[in-house]
Amino acid sequence: MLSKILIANRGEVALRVIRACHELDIPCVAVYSEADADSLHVREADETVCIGPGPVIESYLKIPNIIGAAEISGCDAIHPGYGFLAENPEFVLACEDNDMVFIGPGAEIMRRMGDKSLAKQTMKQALIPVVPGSEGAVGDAAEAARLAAEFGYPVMVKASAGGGGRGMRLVQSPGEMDNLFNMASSEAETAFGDGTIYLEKGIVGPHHVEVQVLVDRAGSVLTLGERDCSVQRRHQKLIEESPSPLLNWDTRQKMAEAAIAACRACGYVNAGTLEFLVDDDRNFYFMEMNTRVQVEHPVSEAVTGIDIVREQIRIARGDLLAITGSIQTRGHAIELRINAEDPANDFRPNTGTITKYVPPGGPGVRVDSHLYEGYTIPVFYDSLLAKLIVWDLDRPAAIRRALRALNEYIIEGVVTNKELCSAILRNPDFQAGNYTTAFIEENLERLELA
Ligand code: MV4
Repeated sequence: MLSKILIANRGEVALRVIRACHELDIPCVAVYSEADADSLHVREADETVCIGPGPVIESYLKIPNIIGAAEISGCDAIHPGYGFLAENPEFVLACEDNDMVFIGPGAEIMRRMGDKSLAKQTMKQALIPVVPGSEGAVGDAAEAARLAAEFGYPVMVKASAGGGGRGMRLVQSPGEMDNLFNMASSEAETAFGDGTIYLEKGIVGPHHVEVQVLVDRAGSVLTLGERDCSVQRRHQKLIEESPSPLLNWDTRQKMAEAAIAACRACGYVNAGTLEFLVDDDRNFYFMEMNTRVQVEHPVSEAVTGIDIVREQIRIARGDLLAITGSIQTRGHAIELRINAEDPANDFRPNTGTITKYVPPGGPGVRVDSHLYEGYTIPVFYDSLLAKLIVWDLDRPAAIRRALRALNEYIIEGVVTNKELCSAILRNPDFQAGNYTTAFIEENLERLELA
């Protein structure tokens, strides 16, 4: 089973999946839009199929085109990467209807985790700690105000269909409730076609810590430590690291146990991530479960030695995990997301042709990127150019190695956020591990001067 895999993605993650296929000796097929004809994933795959014009709704998001490409090339499995169709249950059903193995969890669990309010209720029933809040949906602003009086301000109103920070508002006082409730609801209605809102107590100055899991088809669970993704701006992560500088062994173990219980409770299969908010006292609360491989998965690979994408494929073909429980991690890993965006210009994305490209190397350095000299960045897609992942024995050494690698890294022809990454790594609060999700907003001006 799994004789040929179609990769329903582009960019660095398409390359990442191709590499795993090659190591497993499974032939793989790249799909590409007309705008991606010169992309590296097209060059590296064993076969290629063009699936339409540059705009994503006409190519990478078009389910019939992807399924059609898989059929004509004789694939029996599809890896979705992240983004695009990776968390779309309709796509999973379309794969099943056409006898393709979807490399990920089933449609039912994906739908359940996609509804943030339902996901939370599911975890609460499994005795996973969740932020105190409404039991499911809240009908209107008046009901929200009654509940908020009970929990105490600030509260968060959140869209059930949301996630990743979309369709949520922090409400500081009763006077703001009407307005912010209705804003969140109409925003969710417009964005997701579903204005359903639920309510939570607001956690002030939270850390974002997530636990990586692998679950095989027999239901055995392996946790691969945590990632701290607190360095982010407007819900776009910039730096991720493992282990989290905030956690101690006790909290780490409790979070791993919670992640294992969560997977068992919902019958999860394949790679997944449980997102937690952690407060300054290291209380942790389940937030969301991501049912895909994530951008930042390499930091977990670096500290565990496990190839997460290879394991996704092996699990999908029915292989069992060789080890289960919670794996011991080693050393410290940091990932920096190099984006084609200008921090000095409100992070405006830009495109262009790469005129000079020299990636860093040496011990403990990994670069996941689809860039090459002469490559022209298409206008249709996200601004991620490269992920620089470093590993060393401890956090201070990993930070020094990251600065060294960033210094070596030459990317000319587009404006990047490379200098901002260096400035954060040099920041004394970052170096002390003393940062929350508000770090970039609080320090932006100082970081740019650095
Ligand atoms: C919260 C919160 C405070 N209190 N919920 C944002 C994304 C989504 N996954 C959950 N988010 C938050 N939920 C309560 N009850 C603060 C955030 C939040 C946040 C969370 C993770 C990473 C960055 C963040 C930035 C701002 C707000």
